[in-house]
Amino acid sequence: MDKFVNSNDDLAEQEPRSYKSACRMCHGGCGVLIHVDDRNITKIEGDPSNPMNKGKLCPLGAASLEQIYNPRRLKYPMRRVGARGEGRWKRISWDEAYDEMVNKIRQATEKDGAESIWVGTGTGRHHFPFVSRFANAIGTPNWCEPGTAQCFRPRVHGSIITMGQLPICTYTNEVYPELIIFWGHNPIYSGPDGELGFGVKEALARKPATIVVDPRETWLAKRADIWLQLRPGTDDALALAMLNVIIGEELEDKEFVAKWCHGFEDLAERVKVYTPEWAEPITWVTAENIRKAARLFAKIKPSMMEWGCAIEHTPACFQTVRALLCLPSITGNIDQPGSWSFGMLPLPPFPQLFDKMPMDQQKKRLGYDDFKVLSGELAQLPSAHIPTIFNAIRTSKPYPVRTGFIFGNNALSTYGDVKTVFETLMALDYLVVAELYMTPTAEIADLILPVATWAEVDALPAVPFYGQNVIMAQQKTFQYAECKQDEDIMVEICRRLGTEHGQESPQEIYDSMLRSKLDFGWEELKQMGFYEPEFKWQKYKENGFDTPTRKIELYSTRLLELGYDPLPYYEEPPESPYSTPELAHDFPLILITGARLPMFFQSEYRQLPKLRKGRPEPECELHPETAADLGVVTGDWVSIETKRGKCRQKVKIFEGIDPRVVHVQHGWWFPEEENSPDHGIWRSNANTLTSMDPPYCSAMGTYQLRALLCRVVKVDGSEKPWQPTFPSRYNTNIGEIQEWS
Ligand SMILES: Nc1nc2c(c(=O)[nH]1)N[C@H]1C(S)=C(S)[C@@H](COP(=O)(O)OP(=O)(O)OC[C@H]3O[C@@H](n4cnc5c(=O)[nH]c(N)nc54)[C@H](O)[C@@H]3O)O[C@H]1N2
Ligand SMILES: Nc1nc2c(c(=O)[nH]1)N[C@H]1C(S)=C(S)[C@@H](COP(=O)(O)OP(=O)(O)OC[C@H]3O[C@@H](n4cnc5c(=O)[nH]c(N)nc54)[C@H](O)[C@@H]3O)O[C@H]1N2
Ligand code: SF4
Ligand SMILES: [Mo]
Repeated sequence: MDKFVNSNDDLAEQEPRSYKSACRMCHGGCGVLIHVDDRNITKIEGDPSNPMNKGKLCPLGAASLEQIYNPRRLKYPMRRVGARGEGRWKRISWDEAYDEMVNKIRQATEKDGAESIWVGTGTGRHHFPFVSRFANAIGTPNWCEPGTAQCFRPRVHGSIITMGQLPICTYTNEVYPELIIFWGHNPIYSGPDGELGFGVKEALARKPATIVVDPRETWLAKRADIWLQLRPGTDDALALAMLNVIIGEELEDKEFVAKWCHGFEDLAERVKVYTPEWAEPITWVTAENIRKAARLFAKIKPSMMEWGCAIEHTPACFQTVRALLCLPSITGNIDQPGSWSFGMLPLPPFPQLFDKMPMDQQKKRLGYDDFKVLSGELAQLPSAHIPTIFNAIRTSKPYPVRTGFIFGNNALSTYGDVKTVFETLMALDYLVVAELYMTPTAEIADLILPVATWAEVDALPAVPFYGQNVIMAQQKTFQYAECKQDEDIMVEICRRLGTEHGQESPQEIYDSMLRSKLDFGWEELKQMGFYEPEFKWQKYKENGFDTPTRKIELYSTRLLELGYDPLPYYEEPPESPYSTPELAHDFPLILITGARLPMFFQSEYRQLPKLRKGRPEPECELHPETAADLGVVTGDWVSIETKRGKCRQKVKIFEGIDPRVVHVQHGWWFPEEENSPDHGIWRSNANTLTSMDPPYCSAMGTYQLRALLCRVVKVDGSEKPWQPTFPSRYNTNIGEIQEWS
C-alpha cells in the first residue's frame, strides 16, 4: 500500500524510534509500540508491558496500518459544489473552511440562538469528551451521540443512580471470578469495548462457571453451564424472575444486604409477582432453567456480570439496567476481589464545560423535560434526545435547528430508521462532517473536514472507561496529508469565534488534569506510556456508596424524587407477537440486529482488505426450519422487511438461533462502490428496518434497534437494490429510485 509522506515538520526526518501509545481501532486502550522511521510508521505491535493487553492485538488493532495508510482516506477539506448528495466537491484550504464554519455559527446564533446548532458524534473515540465541551463552548445544549440513549450511558447512569459509580469487570489485578454471567454481551467478538476481551479470555482459562443470556448460541453460549436463550427484548422479565427466585429462596447475601442495600424489602415485594412461571411464556426460557440459573448465580462467589448493549436497544432499557444491577448487589458481588468492582478514578472529570452554560440555556436542551436521566436533572453527562433533535430539524418545533456538525458518525448507517435520518440531514441548512473517509453521510454534507486516525493524535485514554485503572498516553506519531485531530479543529473554531471557554489545546487540558491529582504531567506520561494506580477493593467501607442513602439503592430515592418508579418493573417490547398481534400477522419474525463481528467496528473497516476478506458480504442468520419454510439456503439473497423498510442480506443458516428470530448485521455499506455517492448504503442497511418512533424509555429516551417484528422474503440477488423514495424538493441526485422484490 502506498505510504503517504509524513507532512508534519516536527515529526519528519527523525531518527527511527518507537513510541508507547494506545490503540484506538475500537474504543480502545491496548498498549502499543509504534515504530517510526524518518517519515513513516513502519510497524505497530502490542506493548508487552501494558497490563490491559500484555502485548496482544485483536484483528482490528493488527489491521491498523491498512487504516492509517488507506488510499481512500480524505486528504484535505472539501466544499460541496453540486446539489446535496451529488458527489461533486472542491478542495479548499483549512483557512477557508474555518472562516466558513465561524461565519455559519455566528449567523445561526444571531438568527435562531446557539441552540439552533446541533453537534453530533459517534461512539467513544478519542475526541468524544471534546464534543460536548465544544458544544458547551459555542453555547448549544444540543449535542448527542448514538450511544447516549442506546449504548453504555444507560448502564452508566443507571449505576450512578443505584450505586454512585459504574461497576466494572477488572482483570488487571489477577483475582479472577468463579462465575461469569454474560448478559446480552459477547466480549469474545466485541472485546474491543475497553479491551476486556483479553481479560475475559484469561478469566475463562481458569474455568469459572458461566451463564450466558443470549438469543443466539454464541461461542460462549456453547460452552456455558447454563445458556438462557431468551426472546429478544425480555431481559427485564428474566432478571426480575431471577430476583424472585433468589429472594424467594433466601439466597441473598443477608449481611451485605442488611448493611449496604437500601429498599430490599420493597424490592422483595415488587418481584413477588414475577415468578419463573410468569416469566416462562414471556421470555421463552423454562421456569426450571430460570431457577437453575438464579441458584447457580447466587451460590457461586465471587462473580462478575459482563453486560452489553443488547439490553439498551429497546425502550425497556433503563428498567432492565436497574433490574440487572440488583442481581450482583443482593448477592454481595460488589467491590470484592473477583467481583464487579469500582475503578480507581485517578483523573478528575474531563472539563466538559457544562458548568459554564447558564441553566436557562441548558433547559433548552431537546429532551430536557421528558428524559431526565438522559438530558435533564438526573443526567451525569447531559445530552440531547436524538429523535427530538431530528424532529426539530425537520419541523422547527419547538424551535429551529438548522445547522449541524458531525464529528465522526456515519448517521445514515447507525442511527435507527435511516430514511428519517436522511430526510433530517437533508433538511439542514448547513452540515459539516469531519471524517476519515467519504462515507454516505459525508456525501450529503456541505463541508467535509479530513481528520487524523488514532496514530496521528495526542489523547489521554483511561481504561476501563469510568474505571480508569490504567491511564495511557496516546501519541501523535504521524501526519497524513492535511488531516487534523478533531480536538484541534474544535479548539481552532473556538479561538476564531473568540469564545469565552474552550480555547485550551488538548495537551494543556491533559497536563492540567494529570497534575491536579498526580505528580506528573502530559510530557512525563508520554515517556512512561501508561500509569496504573494501586488498586483497592471495598472502597465503600470508607464513606459508603455515593447515593443519597450512602447505600446501594435497590429502591432509588433519586428516581422517586423525579417521578419515576423507584423499583424495576417489566415492560413488553412495543412491537411484539403479544403487544401487536395484528402486526405480527404480516411480520411474524422477531428481528435482532448488530451482534458484533470481529472484523468490523460499527460501519467501519469495510475498506480494509485484511478485515473485509473475513466478511465480504452482509449476512443474516436464519434457523434451518425458517430457511426451509422460505425455500432458501445459505448464500441466497433475502429481503428482510419491517413496516418501516427493507434491506437485503445473504442467508446464513444457523442452528443456534430460535426459528422465530432473525439476526441482521448492521453497519453495511460498500466503500468500493465509488461511482455512486450513496456507496450502496440503502441496499443492506439494518437501520432501514429499525425505529426512531415513540414509545421511548421514559428515563433515557431510548428507541428501538432490536426486538422488532419483521418478515423475510426470498429475492433474486441480481435485481436492482431497493432505494428509498425521497421528496423531490431535496433536489438530490442520490441515485435512481428503484423498487425491488
Ligand atoms: N469488533 C467489534 N467490537 C466492538 C464493536 C464492533 O462493532 N465491532 N462495537 C463496540 C460497541 S459501540 C459496543 S456497544 C459493543 C457491543 O458489544 P456487545 O455488548 O457484546 O453487544 P452485541 O455484540 O451487539 O450483542 C451481544 C450479544 O447480545 C445478543 N442479543 C441480541 N439481542 C438480545 C436481547 O434482546 N437480549 C439479550 N440478552 N441478548 C441479545 C446478541 O446475539 C449478541 O450475541 O461492542 C464494541 N466492540
Ligand atoms: N441496527 C443497529 N444499529 C446500531 C447498533 C446495533 O447494534 N444495531 N449499535 C449502536 C451502537 S451500540 C452504537 S455505539 C452506534 C455506533 O455508531 P457510530 O459510533 O457513530 O459508528 P459509525 O456510524 O460507524 O460512525 C463512525 C464514523 O466515524 C469515523 N471515524 C472513526 N474515527 C474517527 C475520528 O477519530 N474522528 C472522526 N471525525 N471520525 C472518525 C468512521 O470513519 C465512521 O464513519 O451504532 C448504533 N447503531
Ligand atoms: S481491542 Fe481495541 S485497542 Fe485493543 S488491539 Fe483491538 S482494536 Fe486495538
Ligand atoms: Mo455502542
